[in-house]
Amino acid sequence: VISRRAIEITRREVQPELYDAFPADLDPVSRRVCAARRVRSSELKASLGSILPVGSLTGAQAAAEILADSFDRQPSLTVVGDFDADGATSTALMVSCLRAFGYERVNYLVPNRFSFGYGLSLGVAELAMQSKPDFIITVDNGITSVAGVARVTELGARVIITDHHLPGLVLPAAAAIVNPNLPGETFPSKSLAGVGVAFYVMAALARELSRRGVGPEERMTRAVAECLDLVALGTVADMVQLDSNNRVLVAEGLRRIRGRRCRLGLEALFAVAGRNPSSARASDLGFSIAPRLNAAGRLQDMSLGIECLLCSEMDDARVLAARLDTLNEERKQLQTRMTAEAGGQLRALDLQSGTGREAHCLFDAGWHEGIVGLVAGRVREVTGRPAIALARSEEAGMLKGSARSIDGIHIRDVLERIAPRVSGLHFGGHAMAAGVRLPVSSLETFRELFLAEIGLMLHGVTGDEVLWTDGPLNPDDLRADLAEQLQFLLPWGQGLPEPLFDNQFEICDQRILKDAHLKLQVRHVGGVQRIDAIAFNRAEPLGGTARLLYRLDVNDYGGRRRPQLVVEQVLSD
Ligand SMILES: [Mn+2]
Repeated sequence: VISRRAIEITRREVQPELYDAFPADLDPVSRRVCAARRVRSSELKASLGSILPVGSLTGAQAAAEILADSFDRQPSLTVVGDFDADGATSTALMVSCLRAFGYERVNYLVPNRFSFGYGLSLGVAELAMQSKPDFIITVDNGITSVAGVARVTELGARVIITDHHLPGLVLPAAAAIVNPNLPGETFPSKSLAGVGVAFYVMAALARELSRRGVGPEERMTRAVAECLDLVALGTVADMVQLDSNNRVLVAEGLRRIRGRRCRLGLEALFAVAGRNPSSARASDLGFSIAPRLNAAGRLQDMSLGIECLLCSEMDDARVLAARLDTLNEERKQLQTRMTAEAGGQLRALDLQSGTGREAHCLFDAGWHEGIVGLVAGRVREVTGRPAIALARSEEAGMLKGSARSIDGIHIRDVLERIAPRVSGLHFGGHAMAAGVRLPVSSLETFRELFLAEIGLMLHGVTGDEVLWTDGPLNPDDLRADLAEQLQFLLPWGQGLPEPLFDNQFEICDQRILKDAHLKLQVRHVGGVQRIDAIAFNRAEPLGGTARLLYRLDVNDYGGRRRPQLVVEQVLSD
């Protein structure tokens, strides 16, 4: 699919004071990349000791005290998670830590997306109370579960909420709430993922229990530190901003994975994904591990993913990882088919009206409700406009949909504004993404109002794409050792984009691989040194020269490590 958006290139500005503060042995290109992202020299060396102190997340201490008070009575604890990768890692982290601290009656429940939807709803509250727990601890959800918390309390258990989502106007009446986004919470990192919140709560509990003589502090805190692999995975998967605190958490988790000090389930997931844990990067977590975990929540039940993360035997971990891998293959096939069908609908709409539309609302009776978010994301990417994709729900007569937005359009606000006029519409979410549930009979009204409302709001928002780059590289920068330095410099991800360069190149040689990819040899205009380049998913050859936007990568095909450009965009001229 060809992008319809205008593309504009802007080079990131480098802060000279930051640049000069980096050590001289760091390659000037790496210095430039860091300084352009406002990363300080001291932050490159940051270790676990430099994260925000455990006590600074206010609610964590209160939650820890409540749990520590109950320790001698050995309460029954149910962790209520969520069906995405952040929710799964949060659940696994909390279950592992509580058991390691000596709580003997710990279990978990993860709502099934098809029967219950998201959060501690009334249905989930009642299901969780069937085993008569003393405490329900939510992870990565619960901050808006006012009714669910009331029901649990009525049925005789106490609730501790740990979450990172934005609270509504009314907070649930829980025994403790831990959330960096709570009004009045002074914790400086508002981007903590659900798994990060769970990590801080367990760190506070480790300290509180050892203070009360339950066990040596060293052993308790080690149990928490051993979960940093989960923190890294959940944080990257949830696509929260990698602010300085999250960067350290992710970097420390990756360090454990590379040192082969990670849980067996992760080892097994790396193996089925064909990735090597010894050279793990944030992109492996985001693009190889998280999708396999998420496939369970999308197509079946996230318990499968959580069990994999909790495995204590390698054989079991391998079996579960293989099942997750199979589900992921199924997910890919569904996604390919649904995306193609969405493309067909877009083309049909083009023929009807001939002009670009301001938003898209697509539905197909054959779509799978676990995949609509991925389709909406793709439509948004291609069109540069907000999009919603809907499928039939397992609930009779109902549709479920997932919306993805662009900068400048707060999609949850759009839904809130049209909700009074769409009968039976339920929704939730944030600025860039939201979920909806509505009766089939409301679809046409919904579509009309959704598109009209965005049309009103889009006034002045162009939807054009601005691509930020780190500027050009010189011929002698195109080296394998620099490529490696850049790869491991920082955990690239949300808010911390991987280095991307742009140069004008002469195309010396090109051929098409497997009808799908373009393999090139290029050189700087007027230069001599040739370098390999590859443009994935591009089967059209280029002209004599082209402006390429590329990442500097290493190709170790045939055992020789050579620099290679991975082309992300071609701007022919
Ligand atoms: Mn989350």
